[in-house]
Amino acid sequence: MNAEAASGLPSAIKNPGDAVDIAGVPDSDKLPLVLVVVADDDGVTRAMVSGWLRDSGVDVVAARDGDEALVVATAQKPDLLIVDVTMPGRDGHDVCRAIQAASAVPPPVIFLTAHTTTTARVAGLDAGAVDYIVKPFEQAELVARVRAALRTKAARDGFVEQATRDRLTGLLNRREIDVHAEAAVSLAHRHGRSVSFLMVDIDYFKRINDRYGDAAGDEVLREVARRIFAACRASDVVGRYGGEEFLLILPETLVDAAATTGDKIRRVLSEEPVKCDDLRIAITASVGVAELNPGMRTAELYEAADRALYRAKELGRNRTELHRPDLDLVSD
Ligand code: GH3
Ligand code: MG
Ligand code: MG
Repeated sequence: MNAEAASGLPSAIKNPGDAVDIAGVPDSDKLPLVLVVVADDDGVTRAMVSGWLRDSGVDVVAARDGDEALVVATAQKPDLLIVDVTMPGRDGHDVCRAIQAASAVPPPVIFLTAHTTTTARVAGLDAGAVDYIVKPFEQAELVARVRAALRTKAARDGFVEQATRDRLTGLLNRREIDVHAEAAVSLAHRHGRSVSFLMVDIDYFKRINDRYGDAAGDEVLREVARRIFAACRASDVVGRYGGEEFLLILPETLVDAAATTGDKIRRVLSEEPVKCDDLRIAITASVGVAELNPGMRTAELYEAADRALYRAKELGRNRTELHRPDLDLVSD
């Protein structure tokens, strides 16, 4: 399932097609390595370009017009679009602009066109295209331009990944979790929907480092990330919030259902010790759960979940606590 469609969030972590490897999560439904959408109302060009690209080893989806291209692009998140400029209905420039507007990191667009004037090329590049191929063209040039665009995209994706992922666990980093949290809260307020936050904090983690060393501590953190990731739903957003603290955003989830997820996570962490070389390291974690109330700001929801977590620690750890407004004072 597409996480973006489910949650309305920028593409979320729980997407097996994401390039990041969260070890332990089956990758059977990974997207094809490279997917290109070819949109041209001329059937001959469409078939020719699609055939050349398939021969060069990429997966291709062909679209007969601009609207179809956008539907496919939204559903399949291609790595590249090759779009004819002149098409009935939505033309190539419209498609390109819509693609740019739909995502902070849109796929590159290459135009195919019979227009050869400088003005036409400039208009195409200004619409956001990365390249411009004039008809008629040869197979070698088309494939080389596609390779070049995909190389640039791969480099950009690498930078995006570095900026948004926690290096140790592969989960979203704190900055990215904050972006998702703001988006989830404003979406929930706008549509009158629920959203819950879960804060998961490993109990007495410092002792694990002290007893077994930091490398073992790191392996525990990686395994905790894997287990949390595997225990939640595709629409949930999971990040490493701090050292041994994880945050989950559960869209459209009321506090009781969120508490059930929280307790499931608590159980999968405590049930089985973490294997690290010859060691078997027993762990537990405490969980704080809070639900968005009308008028609540994102910072207040964080704080509510944090207060509930604090109470879980105070009450003896290895437990899940719900935010209680009567017990947990959240500052205005
Ligand atoms: P509590 O049950 O109250 O949560 O106790 P705790 O020991 O888990 O919490 P505390 O905040 O006292 O200690 C957290 C420790 O986590 C301290 C820090 O050295 C360790 N830590 C933070 N980041 C990393 C990391 O990336 N790798 C390792 N190995 N340890 C880390
Ligand atoms: Mg801790
Ligand atoms: Mg902590």
